Amino acid sequence: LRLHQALRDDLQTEGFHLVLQPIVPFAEQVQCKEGECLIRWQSNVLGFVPPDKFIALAEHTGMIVPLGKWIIDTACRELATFIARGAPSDFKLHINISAVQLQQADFSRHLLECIHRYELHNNNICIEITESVLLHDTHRIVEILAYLRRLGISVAIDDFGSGYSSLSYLHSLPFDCLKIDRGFVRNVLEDKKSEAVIASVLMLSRSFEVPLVAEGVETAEMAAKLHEMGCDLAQGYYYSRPKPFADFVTANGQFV
Ligand code: G
Ligand code: G
Ligand code: MN
Ligand code: NA
Repeated sequence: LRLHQALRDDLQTEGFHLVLQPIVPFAEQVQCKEGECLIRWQSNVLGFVPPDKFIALAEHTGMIVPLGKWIIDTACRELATFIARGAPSDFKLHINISAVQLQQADFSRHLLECIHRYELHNNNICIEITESVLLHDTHRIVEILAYLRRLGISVAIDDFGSGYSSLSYLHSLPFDCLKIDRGFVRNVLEDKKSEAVIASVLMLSRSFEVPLVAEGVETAEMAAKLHEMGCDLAQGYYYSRPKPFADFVTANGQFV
């Protein structure tokens, strides 16, 4: 397969980079201190390939393991540079982690090494997982997440409400943040059912005492609605597209 070969070849080269998308508090006068990093691939052979097209393949072939290590190392390095340029020293960077990656015996050790290598703190990092990781060895996953949280690393549940949703695991799964799936946010203005799903996830997040991030916020109207509903944080094109870390001006510690 061409995609597979190109992916393998580019692992050795400079074909990949990470971009940053801010996660913005709805509360006024509260500084933005969080963001999600997302991988981008500019293949010499195939041109731009979106992560939707290659992450699943990388997971399937096991290539996500070396790629995932590259992502974690690069994310930590980019964050250290970002902080050196004036971003808040307690900035929390969200990194997407695949189930296969999380299950590697050396996952935690490698992550902690990278945090240490770039002189970051454990609370600078939030790992984003989807509910689908729980289709794997749930007991072991829960143990790993609990261990990382004891060390101060945060855990966010990404794309919440989509796919494999089951409320039965929530009480045993350690997490610090819920991110509601973009699919519900997209329709919040038109569709009463999407609004109802968001409202119930919001109640859930209140019960678990964790903040709720609304993803995919594209307009001022959507932002106003989600703020009014009580969501804590927002992420989306309305605030910023994902961009290279260096494109964010951080002169006064703020995103521009
Ligand atoms: O950035 P974009 O919206 O195109 O990402 C599409 C999907 O690819 C998202 O579901 C996102 O979680 C996933 N993705 C993006 N970057 C990474 C990454 O660094 N690691 C993993 N595992 N998934 C990623
Ligand atoms: O990891 P996750 O599945 O949450 O990935 C977030 C994805 O959402 C990324 O691919 C990112 O590029 C995309 N994204 C971020 N903001 C918006 C937005 O406002 N609208 C849409 N359609 N996609 C967005
Ligand atoms: Mn994510
Ligand atoms: Na998401």
